[in-house]
Amino acid sequence: MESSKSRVAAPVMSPSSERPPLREICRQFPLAGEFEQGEPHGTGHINDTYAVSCRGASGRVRYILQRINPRVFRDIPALMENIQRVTEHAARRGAARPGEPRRQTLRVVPTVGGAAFLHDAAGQCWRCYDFVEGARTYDILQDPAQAREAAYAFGDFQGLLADLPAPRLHETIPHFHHTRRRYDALRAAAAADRHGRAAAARAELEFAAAREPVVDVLLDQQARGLLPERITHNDTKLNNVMLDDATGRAVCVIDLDTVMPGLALYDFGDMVRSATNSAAEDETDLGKVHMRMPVFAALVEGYLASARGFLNAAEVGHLAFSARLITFEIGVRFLTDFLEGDVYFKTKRPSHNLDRCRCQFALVRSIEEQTDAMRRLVDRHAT
Ligand code: ADP
Ligand code: GN1
Ligand code: MG
Repeated sequence: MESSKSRVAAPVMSPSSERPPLREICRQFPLAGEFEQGEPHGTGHINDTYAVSCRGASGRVRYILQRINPRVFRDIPALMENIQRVTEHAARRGAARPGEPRRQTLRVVPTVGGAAFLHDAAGQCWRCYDFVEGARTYDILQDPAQAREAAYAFGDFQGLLADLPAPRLHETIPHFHHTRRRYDALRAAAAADRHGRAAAARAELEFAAAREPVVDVLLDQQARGLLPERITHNDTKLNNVMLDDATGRAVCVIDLDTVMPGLALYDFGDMVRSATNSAAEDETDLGKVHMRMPVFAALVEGYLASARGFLNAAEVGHLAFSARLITFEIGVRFLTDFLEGDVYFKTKRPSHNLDRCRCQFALVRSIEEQTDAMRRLVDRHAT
């Protein structure tokens, strides 16, 4: 969680600012050939991700090598234990189902010593995944069909994990989607104003304060037993699902660091936040930012197609609301990080987190304007 604690940690290392010894790191994994090259890959905000190519007897094989962000993930053995359990279970369940040949589960490549991750000489933790070939991720959705696919895949992923045997998964980031705590963290960061940035964010702080009543809605429903805890992905942004280059079909759900107990609605809300936005997450021309209703419709259709069988009435009844809540919550997190001096999300400019927050809040406004229509659309699909 992007708390004040993380301020004391080492600065974020971005792939562009230094080159880790990828060749040496790769020697510690049983890769199918000689290391050829490794390049920074993707646009994730948390880990340092590299695409690595190896040349072997059967040609070129690629892998994803990731340095896990230790400021965000405080217990990496627990994190990797979760990922191994989840990927192995989902792979077993997926394999037992006929008729979906292109769907894959992320596969961890253990080290030569059989460990789930490597501690390198500099004390950093690395993991390796098979590269999902013939597919890619999108930061901005191009076509509502992609939304249907992504939502189907995330719903299906929740379904595959519904019968994961005990014990309960570790909470890799405690209280990750606890919107009340996120809101209180923002208030504390604004009050402390350690970087003298609160004045620049006055309008956004007012926007957030005006919406305080929404922060407890799902937490209250959960406390009353109406919303069940499930195993959820918790980071269902569009670029965390890989779509097939040829068919556009969802191939693989990735970025499993936050797979843990949660509410199904957190996953749906973040799909809406990331997929329906007509602009980039950090767009500064807020006139370009709005919630695209056809994309929302495609998300509802895709998600209900895979998740309708297990969702209860309260979950379905809050699908539209979850979009507003999670978009707000992530805007609050960007704003908190801005006030705390950009210690959590990778940034490219001093106002980056503030820009991201403004864009999320513009999207919240657009969702609020369309809430009635969104609700009606969910009702039509659900009945
Ligand atoms: P972060 O936690 O920083 O978001 P991700 O695990 O999402 O890191 O990885 C960042 C990006 O790298 C993804 O958006 C995706 O484009 C790419 N990526 C991640 N895993 C794979 C994989 N197994 N195969 C191909 N590309 C991947
Ligand atoms: C981070 O890891 P990535 O880039 O897919 C963040 C999400 C935020 C998202 C905003 C572990 O996701 O919670 O919604 O940025 N992940 C973590 O883009 O904090
Ligand atoms: Mg990601």
